[in-house]
Amino acid sequence: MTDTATRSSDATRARRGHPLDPVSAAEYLAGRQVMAAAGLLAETVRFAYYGLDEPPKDEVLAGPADQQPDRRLRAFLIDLSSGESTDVVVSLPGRHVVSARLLDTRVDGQLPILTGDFDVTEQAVRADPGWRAAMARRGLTDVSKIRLCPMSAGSFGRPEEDGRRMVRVLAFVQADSRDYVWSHPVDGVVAHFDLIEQRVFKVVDEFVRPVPAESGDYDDPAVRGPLRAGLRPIEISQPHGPSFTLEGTRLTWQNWSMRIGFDAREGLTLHQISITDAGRERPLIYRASLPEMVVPYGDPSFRHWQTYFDIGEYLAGKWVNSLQPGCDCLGEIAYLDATIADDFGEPQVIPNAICIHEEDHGILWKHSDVFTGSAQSRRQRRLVVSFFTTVGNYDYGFYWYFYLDGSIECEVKLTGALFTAAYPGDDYPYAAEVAPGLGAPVHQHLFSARLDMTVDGVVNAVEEVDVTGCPLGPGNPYGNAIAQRVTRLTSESHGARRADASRGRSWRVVNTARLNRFGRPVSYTLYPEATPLLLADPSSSVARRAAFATNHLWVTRYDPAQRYPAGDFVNQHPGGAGLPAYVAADRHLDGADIVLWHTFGPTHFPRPEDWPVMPAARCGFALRPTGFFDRNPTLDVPPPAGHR
Ligand SMILES: [Cu+2]
Repeated sequence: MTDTATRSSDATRARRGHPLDPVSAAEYLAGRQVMAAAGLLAETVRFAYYGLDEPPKDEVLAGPADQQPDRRLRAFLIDLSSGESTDVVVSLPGRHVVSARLLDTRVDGQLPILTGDFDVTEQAVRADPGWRAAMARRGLTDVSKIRLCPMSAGSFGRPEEDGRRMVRVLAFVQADSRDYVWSHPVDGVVAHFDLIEQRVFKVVDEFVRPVPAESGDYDDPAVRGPLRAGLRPIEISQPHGPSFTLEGTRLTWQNWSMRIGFDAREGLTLHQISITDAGRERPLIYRASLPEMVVPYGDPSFRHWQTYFDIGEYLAGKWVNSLQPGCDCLGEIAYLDATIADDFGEPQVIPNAICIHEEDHGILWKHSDVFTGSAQSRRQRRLVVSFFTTVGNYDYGFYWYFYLDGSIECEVKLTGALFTAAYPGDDYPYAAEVAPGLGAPVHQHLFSARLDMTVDGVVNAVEEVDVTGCPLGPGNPYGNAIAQRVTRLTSESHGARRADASRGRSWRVVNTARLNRFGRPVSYTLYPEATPLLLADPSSSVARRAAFATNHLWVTRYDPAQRYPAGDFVNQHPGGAGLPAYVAADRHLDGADIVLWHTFGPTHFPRPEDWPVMPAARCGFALRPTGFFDRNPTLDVPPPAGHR
């Protein structure tokens, strides 16, 4: 520990950064030192999560810069020798452990999957005689050519799984180190692996199907074919540089300002997003992030348990990509590095993790007036803040867009490899055949966005807005009338809502105390894509565990402890944590400090075109000002250079 102590000596001194700045390498080490001194870091202890324990909103908003809230880190510690799991908070300036709560993992859930669990599982399962026998029945005797995927186990109340920290393990053949494993699933066999005992405690061997043979190696010219010609360069040139400014983690662009954060669990976090209007800085969102996503698979066969919570169970932020200019991002790019901690609580810097750039985005507005002869056109552009992460077979890009007209969009790009199985044939309804004998089971990707709203301040309310035709009758004699139907969502039980595309349903956040020039509350509106919610039966395990995904919208009253829609400890959690527990108090929402939680994402029946690597699919949502400004806020955008 001497080495650690030396390197961390600066971080416990008074810091001058912003209270929401991401954790620095020195701070991770300082926190680690506090835990070590408190006897929490035996040699067998690993960090399943390590990050900033953000101070409460009121402390951040109230505090002058010279009176920092306590800088705290949170760590999930697991002792591999016993499975003992502890949720620890340390104070850096105080150099002490604030709390260390021992989990009852049967009730509270297990800590997230460790990076080290992948290797440990592969080595141990390969050595297991029962599993080797199952492979031998398929003619697979060289186990060094079998790769294993440890997958979060879910929670099914089975006696032999009770209290175990475990994964379920599926196998793929990899003939050599370049072979694309997703081409060659070994179906019908799953090893149940206890991560603490480090042994296979059960092998399920249900059926034998041939291992699909066709290579999906898109790096191999023999598989891919010759590269196409004719794509001439597109170059983005910004000879005077980009129009944004990045000072530390504070990003400003046009009228926008925000702070950029990064967390091993959630990935990119955006803080204190505001827009300056006529010289006044108007807050919009105190904190925006995607704190959960669930990928439930719809194949009822022996792989029925297959469901990943990529954020709560696997910590999507930990698998962040290091981006390459010209390839992942075009134009004048500013990158921020991400500093996260490994299984040992040691800091790791991922260079070029967060990409910031601006993009032309077509027409902003345009009109050719037949009476005046005026012909005007303006270009829209957007500020893009993004990162990419690879969680197992899938790659996810998370993009936040900020536009000149005050709109915000969140977009997720889904690409990478399908999770595959052997295709049973006979028009099997729960999978698509994507190569000869190769199936890709149907699944959903359901994301949860947490939007801690502060529309012109913290006193907000939420209204559901439907559009509706009106019945023929007095006041509507010709039957053409269309109106909005506005319903105030006054309490948390009323705030759990589903989208309705047939009514163009949207939800607007109003500030009940701030009026626009028409005397109406200023507002920002959330426009959902209104795609299917969780399709699993309401009585299923996943419906209890991913209850957040059974509504498109939840509204809660701000509570600094309520950060995760499926609860703090998602792995093997029996269900009911997170949003269903948060709204059980049925708190009042009208004129309160509120948080929106929005579920979105595709239901994915794979196509042959998604194989062997999937063209990026997109999903997301938009937030647009609705009476927040008094008129189009972009009349002051100048015409492109050379036009007038
Ligand atoms: Cu998919």
